[in-house]
Amino acid sequence: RRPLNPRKKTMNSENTYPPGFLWGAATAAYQIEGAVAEDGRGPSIWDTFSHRAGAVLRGDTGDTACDHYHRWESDLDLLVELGVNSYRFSVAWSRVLPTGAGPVNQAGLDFYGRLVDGLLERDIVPMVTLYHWDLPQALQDVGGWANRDTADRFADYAGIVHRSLGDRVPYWLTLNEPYCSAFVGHLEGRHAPGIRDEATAVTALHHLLLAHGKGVQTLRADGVTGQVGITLNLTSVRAGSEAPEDVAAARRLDLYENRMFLDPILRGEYPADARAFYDGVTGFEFVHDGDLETISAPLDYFGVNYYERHAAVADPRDPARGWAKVPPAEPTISGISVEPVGLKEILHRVADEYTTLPLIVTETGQALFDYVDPEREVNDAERVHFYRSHIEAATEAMNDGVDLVGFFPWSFMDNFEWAWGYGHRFGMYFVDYATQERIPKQSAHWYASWLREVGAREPLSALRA
Ligand code: IFM
Repeated sequence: RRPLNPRKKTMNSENTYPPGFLWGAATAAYQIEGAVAEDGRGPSIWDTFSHRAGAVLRGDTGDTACDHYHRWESDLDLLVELGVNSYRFSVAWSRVLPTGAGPVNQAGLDFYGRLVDGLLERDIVPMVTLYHWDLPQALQDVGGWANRDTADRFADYAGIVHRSLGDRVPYWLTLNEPYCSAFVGHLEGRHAPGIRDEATAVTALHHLLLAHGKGVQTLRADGVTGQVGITLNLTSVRAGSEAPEDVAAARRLDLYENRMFLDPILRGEYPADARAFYDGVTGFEFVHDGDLETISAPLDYFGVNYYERHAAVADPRDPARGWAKVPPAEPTISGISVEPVGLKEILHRVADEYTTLPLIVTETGQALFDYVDPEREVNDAERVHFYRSHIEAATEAMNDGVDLVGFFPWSFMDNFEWAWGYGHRFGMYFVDYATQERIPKQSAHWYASWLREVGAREPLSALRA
């Protein structure tokens, strides 16, 4: 166990956040932009997948989404109204490179240039995710993440975006949640590209991590001045009982959900139990000499998305390899539990066991079936409770010495929630998809008052003065 980062911070019982603490909000391109066929954008795997019958609830697609591509200026004004000092968004690879490689689509790149400038004009720090699941379809057509070349195509794309925005973007994230891209997309098949094959999923995982490493190397070689990181969705896993078979099941679940990602990126190796777990599925032939060195290229910060805490028990149907998750007592509409302590556990774990890098909570949030009441208000008291309790949990970790430097609720506004479509609302702003009106929910009002209380925008104005 490594000691916690001993860096001293000014802290008191009223939770003084370090100067420059990022208080933000997060979104992703395909979930909000719409305009899928405009200004030269090429199709991505999510365009294809969402149009496949039965793939997304009610047949929802991201074709129009929140129409943010056209409404970005008024959306940025809402961020000012909210009072954030930072905004996390993603770049759509197929807007910049419609076929994933080859000629740059300048109109697509320019959109993100305007967005970054618009944020800076409003004193909001941009945090750019380079890949939030929307692989150009043309790359899928030649194997997608199962094809090693895709990692090189990602590195080229990262360089193109960096050369265009690098002078103005202080925070970069290579990938969002490679777990979902690899396992939800290639093993469960619930996400694009909708494949259900374990060997392909593990191969995709490796190539995603390789893309991350190569992307970091490209940005470094190009002289990146901003900070470079990656975002993992980590879960807090514990055994449902002390029985050895449950403890072993929890360890396997932790391997699958966490360690397969944390270990290669932060330790430069796959976990010791990975080969035995995947025995008969893959022999890891896809790992070439030097890959793990690339994958563990040094980072400047580390992003944590937190949604789930699990108690695992042995799965009677597959006691040697499987696990079962103890069903939550009070499941949310997503079927998971609300357990803020899991966020504290994860932040501690990453800081205790893996890295002294500064950590940022790049997402956390709760889906609800929100509605506008007759007073034109959206009463999402549960989400207010969710944010408050998760900020508290993260703050406790910070007060314990974890080097936490930012917090981004998911999400700024309601959006296309992947296979769940538009029914699952995660936003602080309600989006009326018929009119594209944005209505601040109670959670937006609460977050705005919290941001005023902690002086979220003060450090930035202080820096400016
Ligand atoms: O909407 C997603 C986001 O794209 C990635 N992290 C989890 C969110 C909620 O499911």
